[in-house]
Amino acid sequence: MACPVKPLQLHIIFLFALWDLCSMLNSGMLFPRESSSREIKELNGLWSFRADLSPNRNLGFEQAWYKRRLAETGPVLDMPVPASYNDITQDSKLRDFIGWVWYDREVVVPSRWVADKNIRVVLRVGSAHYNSVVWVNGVQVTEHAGGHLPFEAEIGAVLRGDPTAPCRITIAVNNTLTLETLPPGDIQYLNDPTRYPKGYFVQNTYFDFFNYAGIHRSVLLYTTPHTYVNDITVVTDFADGLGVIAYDVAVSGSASFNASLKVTLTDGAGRCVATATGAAGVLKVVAAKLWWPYLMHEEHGFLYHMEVRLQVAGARGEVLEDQYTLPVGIRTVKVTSTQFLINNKPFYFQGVNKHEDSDIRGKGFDWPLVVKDFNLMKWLGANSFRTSHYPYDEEILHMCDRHGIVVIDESPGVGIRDIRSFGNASLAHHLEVMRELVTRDKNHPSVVMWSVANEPGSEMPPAGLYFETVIAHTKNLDPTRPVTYVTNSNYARDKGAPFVDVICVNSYLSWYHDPGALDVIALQLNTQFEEWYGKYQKPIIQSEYGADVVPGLHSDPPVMFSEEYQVIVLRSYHEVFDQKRKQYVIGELIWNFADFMTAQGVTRVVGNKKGIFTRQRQPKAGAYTLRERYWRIANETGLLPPWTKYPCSQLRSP
Ligand code: GCB
Repeated sequence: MACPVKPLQLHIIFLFALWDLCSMLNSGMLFPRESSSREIKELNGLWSFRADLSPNRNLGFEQAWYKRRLAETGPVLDMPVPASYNDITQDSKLRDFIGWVWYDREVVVPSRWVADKNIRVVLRVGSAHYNSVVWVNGVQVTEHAGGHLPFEAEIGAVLRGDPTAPCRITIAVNNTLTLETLPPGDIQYLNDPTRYPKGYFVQNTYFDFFNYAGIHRSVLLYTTPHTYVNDITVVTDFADGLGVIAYDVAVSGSASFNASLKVTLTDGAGRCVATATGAAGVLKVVAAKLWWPYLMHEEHGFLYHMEVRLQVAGARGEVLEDQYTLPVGIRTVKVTSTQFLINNKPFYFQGVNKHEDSDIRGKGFDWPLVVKDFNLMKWLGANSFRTSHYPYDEEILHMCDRHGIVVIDESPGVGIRDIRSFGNASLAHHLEVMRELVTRDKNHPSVVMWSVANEPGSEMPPAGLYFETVIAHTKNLDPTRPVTYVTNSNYARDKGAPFVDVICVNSYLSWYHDPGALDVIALQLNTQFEEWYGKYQKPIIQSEYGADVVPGLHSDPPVMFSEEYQVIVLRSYHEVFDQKRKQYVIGELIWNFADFMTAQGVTRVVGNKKGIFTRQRQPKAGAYTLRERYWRIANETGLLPPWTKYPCSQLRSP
């Protein structure tokens, strides 16, 4: 008997039903895009800035600084947005400041936006570290817990309250980390009056990067009509050349009940290749072009464009429209006990770990830096990176989609090591952060796996239930992607490993363990892999390895911190990777792509120097070693067209 629904569709519809049932993701966080119905006004540039230096850091709230221009409350500085504030001035108090800082600026809002009640005006902050409160003309419009992820508020009603008033936006941001924030930290008061002044406190953190703070990503206003496309979810699959995109559109607004929806899919040349109607449906693409990673296919990063057009009848019978276009890549991801499959083909992560970090800007988004980093990754022959140790700017993920760079998308769950950070309040926040992360990044074809944490105290008794819960929650939010966390714990005592799909393990052999002993790396790494695989039979990624290098420091025989030492560490690891990647090792991510700033301490010489590039993005010797290797692996797969083949002899190696 003929089956009305083909198995492929059945599979995808099942995944979707699961997603719908479990995720409750319909409060959307669509990336702001201009369209015939949506406008954007960027608010980047100079803002007024004031750190609350009062002993309890609470003067701003006590004196209600949000009620007037910040400049009227006391002395202000010019502060660029986006940027971390820490390295902008010459004041070390501000570099290491902990507590509330205040930003404000006035904005000219087009009068049409205010006059037309059919227009929603949304204020969006790409991210601010870490906790934020936002006011418009003295009225609180939203608050948000946590950095790295966007938050927004509809401000039309406030603007319409007094259309003649200039629109003053005030944002207070607090970088204090506690045992219940992500990442966790803790404030320690040092009360010995013979050693510390009164009220002296320090912020302890359990991660190895500078605790940059401020407004790190774009702030903007955007508009939508009153009834609007609030969220879109796509899941893709293919078989026998037929691509399938199951979509689900969440509509919000007073007239959402009578909205009609049309969905049109166009290819790279703007040709329509599929259409559908209704809030949920399936687009079928004949002779579909798949989304492939860089170096895996000549045409990597291929994207279709899915235009969602929503129509509702206005009060006077006129047609009101909203239009949103989402880039979509058709690809699948699967994990077996030995492989990571993208489009049913084995994928090997030959990649890097990164940080959002640079001179002066700190963690502030910066286009020249982003584009330079993509050029360097491609030069290196890297096909992937992990967003260590927090979600990166959405623009970076768009670049990954377009360039075919595969992403392991990590939450800010870095350094959950104090037993008190495994309590209910921490868990509830972690679940909420995963919800926000999946909501933001679920449609990126480049994102192939979620990482819920980095190097937690996963051998501690509460870690089992904690990670079982966070991982199950993430799988409920997104049943289409594998979930992991990154461990440096012992294979026999790790409590969360039974719940991850892929084992991601960090080790620093001949660095933190057996410093200087280059000859133990191969043996110990082999043991590491055999133990983890022997116990769990899950594919393994070496998610960190490396060695610090002070650029320009040479030594032969190699000693720690010299360029030569890093090269030998890398080569020793690579020897073992080459044996094990024939079995169950599915990737290697160098720590780190570039040098980055850390807190001051006796083990860090102006930051962490494990980069294969300096902080200014100049290659160290290790970069050439890795480049030679990555291109050799890429060429081995036999998938590369001739134009990408790099004869290894052309690659300089020290
Ligand atoms: C690690 C951490 C990373 C550090 C690195 C190091 O295991 O995951 O955040 O920066 O080691 O260099 O110590």
